Amino acid sequence: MTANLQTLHQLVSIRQAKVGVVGLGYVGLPVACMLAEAGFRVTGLDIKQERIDMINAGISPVEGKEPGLAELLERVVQNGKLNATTDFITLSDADIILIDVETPIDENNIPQYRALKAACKSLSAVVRNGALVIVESTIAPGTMERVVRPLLEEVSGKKSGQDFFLGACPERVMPGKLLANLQSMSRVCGGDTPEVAEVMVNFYRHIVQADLDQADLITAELTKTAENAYRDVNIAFANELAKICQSVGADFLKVRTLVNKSPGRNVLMAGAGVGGHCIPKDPWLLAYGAEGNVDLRLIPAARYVNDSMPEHLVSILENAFAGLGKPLEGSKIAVLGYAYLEESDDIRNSPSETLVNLLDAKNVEVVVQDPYVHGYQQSVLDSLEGCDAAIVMVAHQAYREFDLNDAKVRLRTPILIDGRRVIDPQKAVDAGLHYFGLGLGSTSKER
Ligand code: SAJ
Repeated sequence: MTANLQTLHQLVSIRQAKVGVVGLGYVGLPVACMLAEAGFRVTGLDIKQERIDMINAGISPVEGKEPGLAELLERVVQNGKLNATTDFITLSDADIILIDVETPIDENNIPQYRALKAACKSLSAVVRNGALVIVESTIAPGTMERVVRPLLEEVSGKKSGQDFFLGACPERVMPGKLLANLQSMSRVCGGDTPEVAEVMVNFYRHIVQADLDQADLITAELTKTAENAYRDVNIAFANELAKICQSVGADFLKVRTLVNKSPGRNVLMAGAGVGGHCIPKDPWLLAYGAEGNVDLRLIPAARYVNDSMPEHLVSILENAFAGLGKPLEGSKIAVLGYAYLEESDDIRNSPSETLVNLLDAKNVEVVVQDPYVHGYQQSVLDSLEGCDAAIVMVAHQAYREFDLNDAKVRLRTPILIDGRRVIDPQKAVDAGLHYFGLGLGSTSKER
């Protein structure tokens, strides 16, 4: 191990390494707090002054319920272990710098690295000799080689691997469980060299209680994007199977249960769509990393299937109206659920947004209800008042519990489309509702 790296290794072991975290969002802030709690001196860096001011006042700018984060932040700011700034020069004496900036994709599913490039350029002007730069953002395979290393070398004039070191350790956090996941989820420590990976394991061991697996840079990039592409493909299979079941008069839930009795099968849940900040994006990052050298069919197709689910629900709705000889245009529809995930207030890439846009385009009046999302928190039954149909888009518990008989009274036309299969079809029919469940064939609900 080079002298520089050996020194860093020792500083990390005794928690004397100075840490910088670039990007204080829902990934960077919790990791900065946990490293400060572990005893490191941490400087957080962000471009938003109001976020910096909140953090330095010990107030968490992260929205939503994050157990323990607000208290932890207040503690580490008060004890002087964490401070925040907009000024990169403060990182000039940092030994380890984590980069946690957004890596979105554009409308053509191409990664947008504006924030990553800006962070690398600013960092390269101040990075000290012997420092270790670790990218925690989820990035397309090959990004460390094609984007991060060149930018850090060009502006600094330094040589990676001897003047400074490179690592990739993709985050595996989930909104609502940020601190718990950071502690309990295993992580891949992708080092430019095995010795760098070894120092990374030593570093993350101070906050991660799960496996820390050494790997190289490309393996770390591939692992994170592949694990989410894997989930997307599996959800797409469930969705396509649901469409088949519906078309042949079967019930997806029954077929799924029976298939999953077979060893090694685990059909996921068909649903109204795939939202969030990870699953819709990471398959495209993986695909981009293949650089066009692979004739990708499955990963893009899975994205197409999952993105088609809101439209599929609109087709079910149109069939329901046709069955009653009613026009969809000019009707009023209640959309139950706007978050992308059950029991969450997170609306990023929500399938409900897609559905609402589709209904708007058909001159349908839309009423949105969501117990977790500001502005949509009227009662379920009140949201049904005078509507010609209700569409369940999210598996919130509230949609498993509302009174179906009351719903029948409130609805002007008693159509219920269950995009998450949270309602018992027979109970809905018994309450006098025209029930249409995703993956439930028209003939099967009477059996
Ligand atoms: N979804 C389905 N059917 C399923 C599972 C999910 O339609 O069977 C939909 C959800 O409704 C949602 C979207 O997919 O709209 C994503 O759901 P998710 O359960 O994957 O939750 P996320 O987006 O929070 O994914 C995160 C990911 N974690 C990280 O990126 C660190 C993912 O890797 C995890 O597998 C997932 O949490 C998890 O298991 O909770």
